[in-house]
Amino acid sequence: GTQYENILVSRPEPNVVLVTLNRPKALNALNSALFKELNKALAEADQDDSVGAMVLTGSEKAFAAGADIKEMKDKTYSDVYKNKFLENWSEIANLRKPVIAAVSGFALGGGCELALMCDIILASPTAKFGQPEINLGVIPGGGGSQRLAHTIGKSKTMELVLTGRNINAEEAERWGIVSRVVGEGEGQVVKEALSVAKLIASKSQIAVQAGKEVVNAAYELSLEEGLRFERRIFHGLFATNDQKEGMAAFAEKRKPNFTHS
Ligand code: CO8
Repeated sequence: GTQYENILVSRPEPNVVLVTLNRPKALNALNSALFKELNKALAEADQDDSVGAMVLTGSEKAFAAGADIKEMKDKTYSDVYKNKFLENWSEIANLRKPVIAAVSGFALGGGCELALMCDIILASPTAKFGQPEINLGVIPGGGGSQRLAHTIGKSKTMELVLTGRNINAEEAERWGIVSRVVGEGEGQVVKEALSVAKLIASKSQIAVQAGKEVVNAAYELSLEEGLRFERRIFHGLFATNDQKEGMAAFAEKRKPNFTHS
């Protein structure tokens, strides 16, 4: 595989790719070079027929402590505007296959936003989420204000964005930012994320992709349009071999053998 400088890519399960952010000295601060590699690795996994799901993680101390402040600090308006700064930092939100974030330690600023671009967030009890950009004289730029507002509502989003206060894993779970807090212990959250990814990868990839597409539509469409979209995609799955196989296997009391076709 490709050698990367800012990330590690591995395949701990035959159908699951694990991407680990790897700038430990900077608490995985996110820069352009890192995003270039991250986008490449995830796009490759997305296009690889043998991959069913991806897991994204950082270190025990930090998922990512935000965009790299040292890289950003001297940029001017004309730099960021002309070069469309941050525009390709959200490609992860356009992947077809599910990405599960396994968050330990700091997920701040762009780190919180990166986690929010994933489809499922699992947190270790050490996880801390926040949008501290206000302390730097700026605001979130990677979708935090929008994705949080959709997830936790106005009042909580305003508090995070305007005060810069961090919240812990328990609060993040209560607020619905993370699906679950996973038990104590080093590496536990990654282990659990891999097992969720493995479970997803055992399903029909077509149905999984359709499920991701319709859930995401709920954030874009009215209820009426969303319900119609869901039903149409549901109808479409009756054209797949996996629907025939899945339902036949149930009727014959055996395990389905999905061929992703
Ligand atoms: N950028 C650059 N370097 C960083 C960053 C960062 N965001 N965070 C930590 N580092 C570096 C530190 O400078 C330090 O380096 P050095 O050893 O060379 O001094 C090293 O990482 C270790 O950090 P600390 O010594 O500060 O570790 P502590 O345990 O004392 O503190 C904290 C940890 C609380 C996380 C602290 O490092 C901190 O406050 N970091 C900055 C958090 C922050 O403000 N993040 C928001 C950045 S702005 C942003 O994200 C804009 C979003 C843009 C969109 C992104 C789209 C995805």
